[in-house]
Amino acid sequence: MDTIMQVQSSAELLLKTSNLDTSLKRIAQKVEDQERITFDEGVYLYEHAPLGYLGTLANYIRERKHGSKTYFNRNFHLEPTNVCLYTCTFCSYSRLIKKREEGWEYTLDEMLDMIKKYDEKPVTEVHIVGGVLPQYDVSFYEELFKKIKAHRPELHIKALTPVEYHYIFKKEKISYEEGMKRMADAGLDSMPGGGAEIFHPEIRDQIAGGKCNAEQWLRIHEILHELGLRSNATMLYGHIEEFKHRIDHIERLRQLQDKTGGFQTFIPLKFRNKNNQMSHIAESTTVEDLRNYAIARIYMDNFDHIKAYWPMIGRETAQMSLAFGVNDIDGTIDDTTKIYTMAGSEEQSPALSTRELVNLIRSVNREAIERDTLYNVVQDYTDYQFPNEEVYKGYVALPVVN
Ligand code: V47
Ligand code: SF4
Repeated sequence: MDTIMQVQSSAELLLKTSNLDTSLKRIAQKVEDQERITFDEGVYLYEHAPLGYLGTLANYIRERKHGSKTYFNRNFHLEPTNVCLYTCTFCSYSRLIKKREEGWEYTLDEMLDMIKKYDEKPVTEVHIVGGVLPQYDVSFYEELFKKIKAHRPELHIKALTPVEYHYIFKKEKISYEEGMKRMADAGLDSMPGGGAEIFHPEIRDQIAGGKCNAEQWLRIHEILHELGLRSNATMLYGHIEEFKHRIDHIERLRQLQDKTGGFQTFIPLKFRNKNNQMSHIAESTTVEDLRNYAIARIYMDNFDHIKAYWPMIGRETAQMSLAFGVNDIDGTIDDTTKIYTMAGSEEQSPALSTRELVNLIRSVNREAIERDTLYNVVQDYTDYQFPNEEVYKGYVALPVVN
């Protein structure tokens, strides 16, 4: 008890813990001193750090940056197609190119009709992501973005990834610079984090089906950041990669962030093994998922936010992740997100109302904050009382309404 009374911070508590080796204590000291950890130390954490140590350290950083604040937003996903000419081995979309008739390929008008279905809903963002096909080219997306903006100017367009941009700019024979400028002029507001997978060529060449490489992915983000727009970054983990490949991945992101400061959020994506060419690979355990969030939080000192994508990992793991460095759990997504349900995600029809999402956050004693895409506060739910609800008081396991 005395020891606990004397420590100033949870990192300091670790330093006073007798059964930790000197490397782990050195890392805890660095975190306490706000010093960056090295590549080898990152790998060491994966190989040797106990779960409780990782949680303590990552939570310490999370609370230093954000206190208990946990962000979410109100968004919806639009997937132009689930057919794709690339052959990523982890993706349930790639297999459909041989039986195209089983998939969908929406026209511009169909996509605009879907946008209009949200007219009465208080969503702030549309996240556009899907397969790559030749008819979805530069002019298609220019027209789509312009029409969305003409219809609902304040709706934030977070769209496509360097995978699509690399493909469509090459086809159009224009540079990345010119292409991204045209997208921004048409209404693109930011870029989601997809297509990153694992950057290291030892792994990327085996899983990413010939799409853009690490340098191209990073360069397109850099150009977007130079235009003054923000983006996210992901990492698809838990398949054939080793720990060193994960650290290599987040190291490259950390370096680009040092250069541009344009990334908002890092989102680790757990590999799900249904309906794809890697179905024989067992999925990572919940413990591994929590360790991975924590190590990302510790390593990526220049990223403001770490996001858990709840439809992929399920609600309970999302709740636990809030004690392992995560401070964002994405949004109230409607059930149009098929890429994950097809790959076997926890949530077969992922949709949560704002009230459910707020309760999910509150019931692990965190403050729920609705944000827009750029992390401006839309509504602070800390003391908010929903109709027919008792005022929230402290740490209670509120039921999550399903
Ligand atoms: O790049 C595909 C992943 C990504 C599987 O920026 C799979 O806010 C797991 O990037 N198992 C696209 N993952 C989604 C994405 C994303 C999601 C949520 C929020 C944001 C954001 C970005 O989905 C792909 C790929 O890494 N994916 N198949 C699978 N079987
Ligand atoms: Fe296509 Fe993206 Fe799936 Fe790869 S991950 S097959 S690029 S939709």
